[in-house]
Amino acid sequence: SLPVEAIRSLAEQHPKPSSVQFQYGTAGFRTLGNALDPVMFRVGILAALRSKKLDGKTIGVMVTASHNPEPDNGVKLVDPRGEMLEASWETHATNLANAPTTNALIEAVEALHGFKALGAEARNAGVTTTPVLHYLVRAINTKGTKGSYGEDTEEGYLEKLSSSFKKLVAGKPALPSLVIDCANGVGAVVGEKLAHQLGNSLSMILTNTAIDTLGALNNACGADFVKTQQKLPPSLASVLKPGQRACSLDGDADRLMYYYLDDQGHFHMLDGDKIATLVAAFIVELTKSAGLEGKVQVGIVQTAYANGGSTKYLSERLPVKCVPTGVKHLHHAAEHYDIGVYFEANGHGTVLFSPETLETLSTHQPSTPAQSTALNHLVNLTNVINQTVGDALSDMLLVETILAHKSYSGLEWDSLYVDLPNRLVKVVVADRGAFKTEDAERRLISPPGLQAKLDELVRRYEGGRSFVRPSGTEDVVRVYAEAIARSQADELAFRVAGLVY
Ligand code: NG1
Ligand code: ZN
Repeated sequence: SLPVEAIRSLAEQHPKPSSVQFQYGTAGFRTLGNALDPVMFRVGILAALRSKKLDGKTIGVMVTASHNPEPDNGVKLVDPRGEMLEASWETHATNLANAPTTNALIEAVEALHGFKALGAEARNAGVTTTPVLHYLVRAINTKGTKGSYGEDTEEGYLEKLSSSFKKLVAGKPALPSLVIDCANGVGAVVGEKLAHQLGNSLSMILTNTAIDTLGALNNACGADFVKTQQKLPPSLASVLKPGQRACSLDGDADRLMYYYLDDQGHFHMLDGDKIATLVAAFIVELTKSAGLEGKVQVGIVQTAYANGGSTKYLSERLPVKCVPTGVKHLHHAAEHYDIGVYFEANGHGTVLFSPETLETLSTHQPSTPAQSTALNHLVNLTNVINQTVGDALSDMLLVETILAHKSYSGLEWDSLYVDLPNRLVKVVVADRGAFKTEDAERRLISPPGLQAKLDELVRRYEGGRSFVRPSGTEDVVRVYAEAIARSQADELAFRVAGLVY
């Protein structure tokens, strides 16, 4: 057992200011980078405790600003299979981070598991993307087993993605170059290595790669800029040609947005909902061609932010489930399908293949050459897709695979269904805790009476839909509205915001 005095003296070097309260939320602890020190110390202890609780399995710790401005920062834990930290531990995390004194911290640690855990070994994964860390954690924990996820290095990750992508597009005509906005984040570094591995199987033009320029991260570029502003990052104006497709990653490369300019130079966004639709339709088609119809079922998971156009299109074809915001909800719901496709409209998502489905894919006997080809494609998809978490670079290869197979341009992909015009606004309120929701955040149960007023308002708009929920990552309430016309969606959003304020 470790000397309490040693822990005490370390803890005293990282005191928690009494003025701040930390909360482990949907995206871990989020705070200004310069306030992160005491949190980091406590997260180190937490990770060791979590590892000990799980018989010494490897746990991941990711430090990232993600899609936020550079000074904002955060730290989150990754569980052994590369998934988000189990929900029940979010409370332990919050308690440890908020222990007001060193004594209180020591008590909180003892309450969990005692000090032995502090002897944990650490491995530095260096500067890499969030999805690479998730991959590494799963690869380390499955090393040498039947379910081995790949070699536990960044090179192993790149090799797994690129070799399966090459097999998927072999023999297909090469697509025109893809412009990639790296948000001046770490996706630029990993994207560069990926481009090298892919050689001429995909022509990638990397932009916004200034990872050393202060203030550049996610600034007027990146997936969040594209989704919230619904426009082209200004830095791409001189790069992107009409008809050419482009995509934006966020700062840690776990969100992906596609877009293109039409012949008139108008911007068209292909967001997470468009990606989910493209991917689900392709996988359904492959399962049919492989002779697996009725044997493996494909399902979709969305949140209330999914565009009504996508929900309509998808529910006419597949089972669709709506869950509350937050990757853990999407991920867990997707695990209930044989093949579960989940995407947030903001571009975070992936595809999960159940263990039974993986078994089916490896044992199924195709009865024609066409079935055999489709089956091989499905197997290669399970390798190109990062099944631990949403991964912009992996999702990009998935999208590129499908576009190559279907010979789709951005325009053809976009025409699968029409997006309803929509508006998302933030409202600063005195107490966002007063806003409580039900039905996967689509209806308010508190403040009393507000939902009835909202319903009354929405009824006056053709194709109108609106909902209000407290943000889990910012001190604001979010209002979403859509309607069949742009002006109506805007008006509805602002009138609902008026009710909330
Ligand atoms: P909040 O702040 O709870 O709306 C935001 C995103 C989520 C998710 C988390 C974690 C929207 C509307 N919300 O959550 O989808 O990505 O951040 O990063 O995009
Ligand atoms: Zn991110």
